[in-house]
Amino acid sequence: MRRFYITTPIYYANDAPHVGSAYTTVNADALARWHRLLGDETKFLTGVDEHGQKVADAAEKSGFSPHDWTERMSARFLEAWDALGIQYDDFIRTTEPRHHESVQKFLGTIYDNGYIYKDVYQGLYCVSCEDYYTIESSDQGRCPIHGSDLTEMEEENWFFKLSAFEDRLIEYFDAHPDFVTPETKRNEAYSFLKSGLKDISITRTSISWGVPVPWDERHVFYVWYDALINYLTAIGYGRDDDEVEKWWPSSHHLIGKEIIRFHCVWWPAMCMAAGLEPPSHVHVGGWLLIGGQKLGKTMAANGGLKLTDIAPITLIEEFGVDPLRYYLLRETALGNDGEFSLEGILARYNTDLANNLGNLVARVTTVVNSKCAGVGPAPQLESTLRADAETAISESAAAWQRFAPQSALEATWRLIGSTNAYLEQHAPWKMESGAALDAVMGDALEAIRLVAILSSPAMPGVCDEIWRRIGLDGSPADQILEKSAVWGRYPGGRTVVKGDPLFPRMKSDA
Ligand code: ME8
Repeated sequence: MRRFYITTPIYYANDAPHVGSAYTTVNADALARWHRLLGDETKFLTGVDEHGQKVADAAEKSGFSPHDWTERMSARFLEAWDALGIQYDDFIRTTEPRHHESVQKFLGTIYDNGYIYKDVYQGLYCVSCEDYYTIESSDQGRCPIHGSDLTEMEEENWFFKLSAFEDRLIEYFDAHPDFVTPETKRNEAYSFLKSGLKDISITRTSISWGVPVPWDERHVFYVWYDALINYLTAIGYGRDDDEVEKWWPSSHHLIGKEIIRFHCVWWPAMCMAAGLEPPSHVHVGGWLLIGGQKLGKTMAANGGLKLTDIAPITLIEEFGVDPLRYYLLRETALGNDGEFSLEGILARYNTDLANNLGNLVARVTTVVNSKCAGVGPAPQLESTLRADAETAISESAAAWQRFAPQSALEATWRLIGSTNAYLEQHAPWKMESGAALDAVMGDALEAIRLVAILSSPAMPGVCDEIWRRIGLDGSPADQILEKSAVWGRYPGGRTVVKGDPLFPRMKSDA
């Protein structure tokens, strides 16, 4: 059986989730749902990154212990993901004992393999990035991403010999051209690699909120060093070798573009140092921007953007969960930056959802009720719509396969467009009841059935409802694509229900 292991970054538990975290999570969820339709054994991992100074500082500022703060924030993430219909198979919290165990085992192995040594770290640090800078890589002593002052640090730390892996990493990149996608991001990681790697400090004594270093209990691991290992914790590293063997190294890490270096250079090197294969794929997404600015928690604090106004739950209340998911997947190609706006959601809602999909379902269910006694006719085997449907199936399958939900939905919407055109051409609302009308309506119902399957990774709730309205049992998610996404499988003879509009039109002041 084919397997599909997909992960999101684990989000910092310094604050509640926002639309940016929802963006990556919805993309991963839709891809996982697509692979379940393919019949792949699928594992979708997401979670929260609860350690590090940024989280400890946020807790202190709010008057909580780090433990109590991360309890609250983790609950907020779970609540948001449930509201967004995120069907994760595992939700990891880095404070869990299973994670501490895997981290200590993994880094203990690297230590035993001779890739960790003690030295004095002296340099600059950005707490918002949880990352190191040199004077040269900083923006005149300030963080190049956040614009904030950098903290001068001097500590005796344990270091990882990243420099020892330069050649092996270059070889790995050369041998696996699809390790990092899209290619522009691969080139970015590759040029970083080629510019020469320095060893990295991986422990801290200045904070205690972290995973203790097993061979030196005065230290905790630097947050990135514990966080990356979550991808192995969740598949039983150090606890269940069979599970690790089953799921690793074939894996798909979906990340934002600011964490390329950690995932495409540090992480594969860490795996090599621990005697494991590196992850097989890293897919890099761009950023959602508001007025050209990254929509992140730290930016909000610095620049006054009110992210509470654009929390996923607020948007769900305003537009509904499936329209929001659709917008996040459809508006911006994964890998590119995209401008986020309420007007943009509204435009997609009214055009793609209300006018195209909603109108198609309403027309067909109405005519079947008024002219076919509410019973859906079977499709014709040879129909002019068939070729369009087959093109939509093959194009969207190819797009989901290459991690391009936007193109997959474009292909699906072309089928919606041609089905609406087919109806306009035949104008069944003007036809007499009888075989000719049945043929047109059967074809349209079949196209709707296929659209429901192809759109279900993006809009699971609405597609379930469409499925029910055209009289089918179960849900599109129960289907296996190869058997079901085949023209002519709508059985006919089913009761078709004309319900309320799926997407009532919204005014721009909504
Ligand atoms: O970096 N547009 O956590 P984080 C699109 N804990 N995606 C966005 C976004 C935006 N404006 N803002 C955030 C961390 N994201 C670490 C990860 S993994 C081992 C540790 C998404 O809470 C995007 O996927 O800062 C980005 O990489 C991630 O949230 C960063 O989340």
